[in-house]
Amino acid sequence: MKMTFRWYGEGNDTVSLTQIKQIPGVEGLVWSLHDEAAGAEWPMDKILAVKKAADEYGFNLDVVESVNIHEDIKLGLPSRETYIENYIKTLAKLQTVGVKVVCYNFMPVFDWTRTDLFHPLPDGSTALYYERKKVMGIDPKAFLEDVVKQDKAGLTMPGWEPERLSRIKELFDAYKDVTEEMLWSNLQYFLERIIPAAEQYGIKMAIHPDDPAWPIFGLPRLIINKTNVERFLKLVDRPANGLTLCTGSLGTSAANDIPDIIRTYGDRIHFTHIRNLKRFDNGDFTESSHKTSDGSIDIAEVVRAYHDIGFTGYCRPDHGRHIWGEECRPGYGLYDRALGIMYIWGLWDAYNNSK
Ligand code: CS2
Ligand code: MN
Repeated sequence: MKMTFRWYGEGNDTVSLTQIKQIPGVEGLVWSLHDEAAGAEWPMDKILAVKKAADEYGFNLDVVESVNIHEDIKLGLPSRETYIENYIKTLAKLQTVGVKVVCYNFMPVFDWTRTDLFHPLPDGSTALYYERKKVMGIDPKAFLEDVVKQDKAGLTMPGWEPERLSRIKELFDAYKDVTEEMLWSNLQYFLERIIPAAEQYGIKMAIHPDDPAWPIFGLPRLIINKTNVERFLKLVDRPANGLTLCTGSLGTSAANDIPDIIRTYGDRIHFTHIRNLKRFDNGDFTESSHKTSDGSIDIAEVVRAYHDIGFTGYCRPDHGRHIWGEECRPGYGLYDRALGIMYIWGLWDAYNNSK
């Protein structure tokens, strides 16, 4: 298993490369060009600037998260052709700096959804929180504005870009008649075009599950359980069509047995996000430390499953709590994610030694 750490880029992250360098066992940066709009062809000079920064610290750039999918692709509009072509041109450039895995998601309108960005935990830290009743019967625009206001550091969160927020009503109108089956077929169309190109460039595509793992605001959601993961992998049944297995996204639903999903589809998991969360009976959940006993997901079993299958893909800690007074992007501070890495390594080494 290869350990990585998500970095938002120079001037766009409160965590520095000097700090990341001191987290044990981190080989690569999980990166993106966050100021490029979905659908744009990424400029080579910006890609090379990230490469230069990473090289100075000896980090690889093997994993990109994300090259975002333009809504017209998800909506299946004729204009998707241009955006798919741009996507392929971007993949061609990424290959030149050694990119091996491209993470993306196929969630309509939003990326992940939470109602509180800095919810207090009993230990005095704060964490991302989802309060079910806050997303019921509310206007999505009002909802989003309220959440974005909580982001004190003012660093745009992926999936919550001002450009996207300003078009919320228009986007909801566009999705009005898009059924779940239509979304599946738009995803298939995209994959049939992208996967052959990715293969040519030696890149593996890795879809990120929907977060949370159920429909919100009446929008369909696809990558939410084992049945749908199976269906997804069969859309284009080739290794380059794979998964970013995010324990915290699939783990929002108690019905998902994540170690079982890992053991079943391990060879198609190219990248994993490991994090824990605590589910409550009323449908709310809070993110927690990685430690198994702090949440509802058995992280020790997750890591055991990866160890058992001899996982050689990429791993990163996903969101962490905000601890020790750190001011950072919601979920993306230094300290708790670094603690998460050490928990994962501790489990990994223990399984190694008990062989
Ligand atoms: C991430 C996602 O922060 C997160 O929850 O796991 O935002 C992820 O980057 C995207 O869904 C991938 O496209
Ligand atoms: Mn994730």
